Amino acid sequence: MDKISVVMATRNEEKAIGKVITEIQDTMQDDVEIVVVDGSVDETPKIARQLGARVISQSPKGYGIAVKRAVLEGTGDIIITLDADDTYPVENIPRLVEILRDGYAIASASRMQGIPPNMRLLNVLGNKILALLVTLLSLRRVHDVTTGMRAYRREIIHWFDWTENTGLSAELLIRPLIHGYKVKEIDIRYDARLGETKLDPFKGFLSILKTVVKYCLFHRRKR
Ligand SMILES: Nc1nc2c(ncn2[C@@H]2O[C@H](COP(=O)(O)OP(=O)(O)O)[C@@H](O)[C@H]2O)c(=O)[nH]1
Ligand SMILES: [Mg+2]
Repeated sequence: MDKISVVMATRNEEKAIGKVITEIQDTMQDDVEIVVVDGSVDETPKIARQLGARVISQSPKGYGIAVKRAVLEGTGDIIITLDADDTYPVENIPRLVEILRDGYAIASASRMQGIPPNMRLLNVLGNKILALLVTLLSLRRVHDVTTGMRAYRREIIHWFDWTENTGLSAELLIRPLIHGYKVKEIDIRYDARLGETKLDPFKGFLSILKTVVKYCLFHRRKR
């Protein structure tokens, strides 16, 4: 039986973290490792620890720096990423795990069918452009390249040397995709956030665009 790790980066997510961790434990019937890489000044790490998560402190250096540490710390055969803001419905985790058991290397939860009502319009536009660009450049149809919710086979996480910060989610998809690993997307609902966003949509778009160009065009085959 595959061991499962759910890993999250958190920065001041005290409004959501308790609910998210409890839902993970309920959904997985406690048969799960939860890893949190935390850069908060609020109660987030305390709440996470009390609920049994492994909390690693890291001064806040951005989304991808924290998520990279989190995926590398997970000890499971299957590593699942999630935002700690209650936007990704946790009930989808078993579906993602099932896809990996069917032989896929990555199962990715797409928020981008239609216009997701809880996403800011600037983010909707940016995400549509990025997905179209990756589709054209990789010749593989993808709908959401920046989702925070995916399941990865452990080998994928340890096969590449990850370089991106804001663009890490795109990198985690594009490099395995171009390398020929089997990737499957499922559609999920995207819920309203608890607490404030930590990322700037405009700066975020530009740095993810850089990531897409870098890995779709210039580093196609390099590990
Ligand atoms: N440890 C850590 N976590 C971060 C940092 N920046 C963002 N996060 C977390 O990364 C996840 C994604 O950020 P979020 O604000 O939800 O971005 P959005 O989904 O684009 O609005 C959330 O769980 C944040 O708390 C950081 O610098 N350090
Ligand atoms: Mg979020």
